[in-house]
Amino acid sequence: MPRLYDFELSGNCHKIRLLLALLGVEYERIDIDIRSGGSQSPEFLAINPRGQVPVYADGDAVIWDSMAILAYLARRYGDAHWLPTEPLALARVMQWLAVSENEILYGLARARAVLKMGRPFDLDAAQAMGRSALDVLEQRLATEHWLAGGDMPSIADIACFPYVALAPQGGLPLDTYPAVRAWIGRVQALPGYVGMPGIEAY
Ligand SMILES: N[C@@H](CCC(=O)N[C@@H](CS)C(=O)NCC(=O)O)C(=O)O
Repeated sequence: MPRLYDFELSGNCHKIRLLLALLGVEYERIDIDIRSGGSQSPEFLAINPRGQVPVYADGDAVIWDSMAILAYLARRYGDAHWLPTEPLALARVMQWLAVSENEILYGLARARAVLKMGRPFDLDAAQAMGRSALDVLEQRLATEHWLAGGDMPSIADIACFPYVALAPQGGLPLDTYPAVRAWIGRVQALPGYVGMPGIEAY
């Protein structure tokens, strides 16, 4: 059975837990407590030299980085809409994956890391970048159901979802982002959806 090296409070790990649940893939969960140094142990660094969760191990294949794991799972188990091959549709997915690894990570995720985990980042700068992420998402989702467009979700939605839904924990309430809230509700309505601590129901 595939293994997921996982930390419950990690939004990056939740991306993987969520897609695995939506795809109905069973796996063994291996808890790595990053607060007590679990991601920096010699045993874990032998699995991921970056010292980060999530890591997904499928037989001999060991994959680290949430974006890479999402792409792998989409192609291995998912229907085409999760990661299309048509050039423009693929580019649309990649655009929003880029947002997930930039404004969402350095904004929303970092603001939460300061307030929830006591990490030493600049809160004002993170919140400012987080607001810019929410503004871009709100604009897109005012006219589209899903980030990459079309009628079905893609891994772009899954990559962006956890830290957007957790934004209030970073001091960024979503009250003024109605389209973002509606999109969170659509993700939560997908068959198989699983939540995580800190994500409210919309
Ligand atoms: N770009 C990586 C980021 C992963 C990451 O930052 N993981 C954090 C938890 S959310 C971690 O494992 N940190 C370990 C540490 O700080 O020691 C991904 O998307 O997988």
